[in-house]
Amino acid sequence: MSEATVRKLVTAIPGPKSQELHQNRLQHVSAGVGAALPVYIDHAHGAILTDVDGNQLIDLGSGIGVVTIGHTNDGVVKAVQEQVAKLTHTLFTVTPYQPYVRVCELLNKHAPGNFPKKSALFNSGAEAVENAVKFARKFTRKSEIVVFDHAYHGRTNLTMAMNFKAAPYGNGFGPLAGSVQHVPMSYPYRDPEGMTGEEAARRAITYIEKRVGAEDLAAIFIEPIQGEGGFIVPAPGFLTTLQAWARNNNVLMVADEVQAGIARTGKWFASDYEAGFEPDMVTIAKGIAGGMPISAVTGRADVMDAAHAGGIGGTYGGNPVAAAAAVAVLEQIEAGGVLEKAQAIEAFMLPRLLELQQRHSIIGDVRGRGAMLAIELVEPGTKNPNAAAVNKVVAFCSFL
Ligand code: PLZ
Repeated sequence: MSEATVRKLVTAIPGPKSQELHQNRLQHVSAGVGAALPVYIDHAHGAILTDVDGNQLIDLGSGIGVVTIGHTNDGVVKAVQEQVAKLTHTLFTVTPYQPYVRVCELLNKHAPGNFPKKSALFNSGAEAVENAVKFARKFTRKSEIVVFDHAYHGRTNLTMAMNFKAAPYGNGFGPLAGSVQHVPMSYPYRDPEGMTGEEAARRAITYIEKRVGAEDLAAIFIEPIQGEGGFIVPAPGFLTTLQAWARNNNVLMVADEVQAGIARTGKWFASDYEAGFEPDMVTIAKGIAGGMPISAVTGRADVMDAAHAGGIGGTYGGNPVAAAAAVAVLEQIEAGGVLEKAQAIEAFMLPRLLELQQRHSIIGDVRGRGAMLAIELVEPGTKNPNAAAVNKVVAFCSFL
């Protein structure tokens, strides 16, 4: 479906049909499932969403980092259409099929780390994180997990415990899983002036040694650029200093690349920006399949093979249709042009955001890489978070 790549409004937002659908939704859908913008989408292409009233909107949400390749990307649509007519399900652990293997092959080739790799496929980011915990515990025969302030890892019981924020993710949903320790992240804008990545890592390591101790610690989970936490890019040297400590202590490093991975930052993985950072496992989801639900853990072959046969699986993990979509996305990145596009977004946007910062004292910080860029809004002259300004910007962008 081709659509001019322009924003075009033909009704008020939300339009009458969206409003009607929303009333119906309020009656039938759990109130726990929020709605940021009650505009109902009929179809989409590239960066443009077309709602049920015929309005064309620029998709600034992009499915939260999912449709990096664009909506209804021609290659993805073709791959899905062909696959859906051939085979939609068997369960890979019962009777396997090729697209699953091809996704693993491509991920093993492109994931960070100069060592033999293997992969396993799942459905969601949270499920990938949960399974990375399983692999880490099985390999190290240790149980504790370390995560960072401002982290986000999912909405399942274990991953809720790994999130930094209780609201809205965890409040009232406990008891949460144990054996998870939170330690300070490198947050250059808010850390003491001049604190290096090495110093921030040593601060975290001090916490880890006091709170957990290496003898009980299986793995350190870190988003190499934090997503939900606010696109926080750790200071250079943070990841590699943590990794050096982890290697000395038989602790695994797991990069949660669910949000930052797969071309979004202008490299295959955000981990690739820190020379020498070679996480033992990466968790992958979102951008890998242009919107089809599929996720992966890719990591050191010895770690990934530590789980006993039958210990890892799930009914739909690596579903043939989602896997075909993933192959189409990964092969397009491999063919060239996608990484460059994310780099071009940074080259275009970053100077403009920095220029805005010069003019507006509420912009405390500008940061990010590739298409994953952020501004942090503060009260002028301070670093105090400015929720009122955030709400105003969001309301303006949402026509509220
Ligand atoms: N790890 C780093 O960003 C998902 C959540 C959207 P799932 N972040 C967006 C929402 O409101 O639920 C995420 C992430 C990182 C893990 C996850 C979890 O991925 O596919 O949502 O389970």
